[in-house]
Amino acid sequence: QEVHAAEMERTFIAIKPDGVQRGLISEIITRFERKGFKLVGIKIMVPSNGFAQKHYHGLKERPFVNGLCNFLSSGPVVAMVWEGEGVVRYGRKMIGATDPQKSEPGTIRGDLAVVLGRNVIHGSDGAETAKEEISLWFNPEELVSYTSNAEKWIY
Ligand code: 3AN
Repeated sequence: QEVHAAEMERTFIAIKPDGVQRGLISEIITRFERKGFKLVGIKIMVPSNGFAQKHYHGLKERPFVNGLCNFLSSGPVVAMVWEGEGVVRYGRKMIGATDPQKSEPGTIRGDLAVVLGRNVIHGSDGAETAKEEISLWFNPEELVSYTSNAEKWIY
């Protein structure tokens, strides 16, 4: 079955400052890579507070948004774009519930986090949000299209 990269679904995944400080970058990348998703964009940066506010604009009425933005801008974040069939939804499943006390063992938050304000990772919550977040964090030329050798065995 021919699958063209241009048609493939993409999601935005970020390893938050707690995940970076705790040395969880490779652990998280490994999980997505082993699943069969493809990394098409990656960079490490310290987002400004204003940038964090843009990223979390959907939550601007929530009481915790300022604390959340201070946290996201408190240190390096690994921003990534992952590609694959069903990657938005399944990526969320791999991440687990927002509150690490409620996320199942086997999920990233279930296995690696304890409290809500320090939940290690962000993943887009839907196709539209994914497009918005990818274009906020990445310029188009920072994303690559390629065929991995594994792909013909995955699809
Ligand atoms: P998710 O990250 O699972 O999509 P959202 O979009 O509801 O969850 O929340 C975004 C981020 O806001 C979460 N990752 C979490 O760190 C933080 N957050 C959500 N709810 C709360 C809360 N009640 N108190 C503090 N932080 C929260």
